[in-house]
Amino acid sequence: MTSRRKFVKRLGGTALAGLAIGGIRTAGGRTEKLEATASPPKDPRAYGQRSRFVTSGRLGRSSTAFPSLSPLQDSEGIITPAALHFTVGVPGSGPWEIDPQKQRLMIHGMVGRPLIFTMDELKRLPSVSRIHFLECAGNSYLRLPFRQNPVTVQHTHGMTGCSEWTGVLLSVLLREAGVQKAASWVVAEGSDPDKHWRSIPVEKAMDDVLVAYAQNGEPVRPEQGYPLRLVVPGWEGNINVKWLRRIKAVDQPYMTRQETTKYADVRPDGKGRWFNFEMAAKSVITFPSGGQQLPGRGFYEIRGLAWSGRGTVRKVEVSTDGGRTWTDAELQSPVLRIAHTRFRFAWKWDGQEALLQSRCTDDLGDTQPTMDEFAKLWGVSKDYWLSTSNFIHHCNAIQPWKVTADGRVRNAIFS
Ligand SMILES: Nc1nc2c(c(=O)[nH]1)N[C@H]1C(S)=C(S)[C@@H](COP(=O)(O)O)O[C@H]1N2
Ligand SMILES: [Mo]
Repeated sequence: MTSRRKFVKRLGGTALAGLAIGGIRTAGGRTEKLEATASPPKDPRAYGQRSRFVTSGRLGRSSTAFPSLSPLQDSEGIITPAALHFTVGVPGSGPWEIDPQKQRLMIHGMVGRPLIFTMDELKRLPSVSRIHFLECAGNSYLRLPFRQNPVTVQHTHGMTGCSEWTGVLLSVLLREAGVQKAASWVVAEGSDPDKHWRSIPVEKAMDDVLVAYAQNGEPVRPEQGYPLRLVVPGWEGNINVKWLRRIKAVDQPYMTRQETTKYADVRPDGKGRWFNFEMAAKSVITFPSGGQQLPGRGFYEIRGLAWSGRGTVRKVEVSTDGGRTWTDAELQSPVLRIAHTRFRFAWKWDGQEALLQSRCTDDLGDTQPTMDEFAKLWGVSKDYWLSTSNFIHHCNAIQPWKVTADGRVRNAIFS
């Protein structure tokens, strides 16, 4: 029996047959709308704002006018506020102004019963809430202009965030549609005018993929895919299709533009890695970090984030002496599977130059490489990143921050 069939069998007991969902079996529009909420609140305090003394915000990349990098240097705990979540692929107008009443999700292709869901119909189904990180495969050193002179942790690592996502498991929808045994992939499509779609192996689709309508307790934000997005836990950001409208069960990957060009990384020797889905074990110190200034010697709590797309963070080690010695940091609970994990490390700065680094190991035993080791994997020297406009995604190299004797903290990755 294939693992997928085993999985289907395991979930068999929770099939929807017994639930009162007759109304969603056919094309949408038949279900009554849920009662509308009262007229929109006029008092600005009805939807709270932060203190005017708090100014931390997202920062734009060169390739988009939209502020897109998350200010990790100001982050605490493990949840990224939706308003500060990094964002990639936001068009200037159009699909992210989707009217939820008009939104439909179609499940079709190699299924017994093609289905079309309205938002209200989706919200009637059994739901789950899961805390997962998202990370763009291009996070860390790969995008101009920041890779030439990345100063802060927002520049270097700002394309990751962690949220509590609420929605319906894709497996529930696929089973309801009667996905056929021969279907080995699904293709997920967003509503973008220039078509964003990605192929996902059915094993993953039937495992932990979420069709999410809420983020951190409220509807998913427009920039994050309102009203509906895919959350594909631990897999490169690009496959987490936003403004989701269609899932097609198929028997082969569709080799879409995104998966055959941008996200198929090619080494200088011509070898490439297609369908490199999982985000590897990674960590970064967020305090003290690049661009900050330490007022003087004495006690500092080193804080940072660690994550792995393959599982759970098992340990984070910190070195304050240029990598000569490494000591386990404290992991703050909860330590969740495929979620940001906060680590802390007590440090007494003696006022001398110091090099701060963190190194993550996940529960599969994967350990974060140095930049030299990572470059070797790709058959290049680390200067490659400075001398070419090529992209290599999935960079999970250790990030060194140098504290100089005057207390300034700067990025030491290329020195
Ligand atoms: N429909 C659609 N989905 C998309 C994209 C897009 O351009 N269109 N960008 C992808 C990329 S490259 C990333 S990294 C993630 C980012 O998700 P976020 O904007 O919620 O952080 O969305 C992915 N999903
Ligand atoms: Mo991305």
